[in-house]
Amino acid sequence: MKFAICNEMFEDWDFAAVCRCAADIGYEGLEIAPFTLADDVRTLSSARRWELRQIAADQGLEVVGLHWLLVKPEGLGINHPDENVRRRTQEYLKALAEFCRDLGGQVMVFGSPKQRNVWEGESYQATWQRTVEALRACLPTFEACGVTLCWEPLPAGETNFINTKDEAVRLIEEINHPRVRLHLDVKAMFAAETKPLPQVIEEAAPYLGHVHANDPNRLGPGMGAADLRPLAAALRKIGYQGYVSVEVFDFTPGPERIAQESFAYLQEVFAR
Ligand code: LER
Ligand code: MN
Repeated sequence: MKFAICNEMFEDWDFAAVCRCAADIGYEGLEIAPFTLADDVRTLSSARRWELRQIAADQGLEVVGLHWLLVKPEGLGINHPDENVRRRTQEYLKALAEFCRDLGGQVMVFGSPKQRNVWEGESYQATWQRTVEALRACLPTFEACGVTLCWEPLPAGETNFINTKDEAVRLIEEINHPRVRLHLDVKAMFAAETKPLPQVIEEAAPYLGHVHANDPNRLGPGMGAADLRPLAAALRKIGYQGYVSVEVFDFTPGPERIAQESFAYLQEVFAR
């Protein structure tokens, strides 16, 4: 199994230092939250993009892709009732796909819980339809960039739109295009799924493009009570070929400790 780590927990670290730390521990990939590099990635020149890619490559790290896509610039919303907001969001998703390609990445995780909510006074159905249309509008760019958007079900505490794997699969099936796939996040599954999680993973097999590993306590995998062994076994059973990427939300132990303990735990649970 290939392991990656998300960069936002390194906060104000220099990009080269982040890559060095991740590579030294043994990670093969780095996943990037674009807002950590710029408020708007369109301000990052081709030269800077190439430099970022090279810094990662010099450490032997692959840029897996992007997540936390729409945190910045402010005011975006994929299914917002205002058509101008939707258009700006589509333009930004396309710009992110180009940025992802420029860094050598292939995956964009669509979580962005606040930028996908069903707005007050809006129906679920209209929100759903706008989401489908927005993603369809981006497909030619995703295709041209070789980038796959992986939709991340997130629990009710974070968003009121698409909380479970089943809902996300319905969206993916409706769009019916290989450039829109499924992302599964361990913390989110523990919070939202009602079926046993190995079963969720097995059912997700035909769609699964990317995975986030963490603990329901918002720290790294193995840093809380959750036993990820059954999930690891299910991922192995379905022959999952993508990355398992460490994503945390509580940065207090510090990035080095989180990165080290998470990696050690993943190695342990994925060992045959
Ligand atoms: C949010 O909880 C999350 O898991 C992130 O991956 C959002 O993109
Ligand atoms: Mn996640």
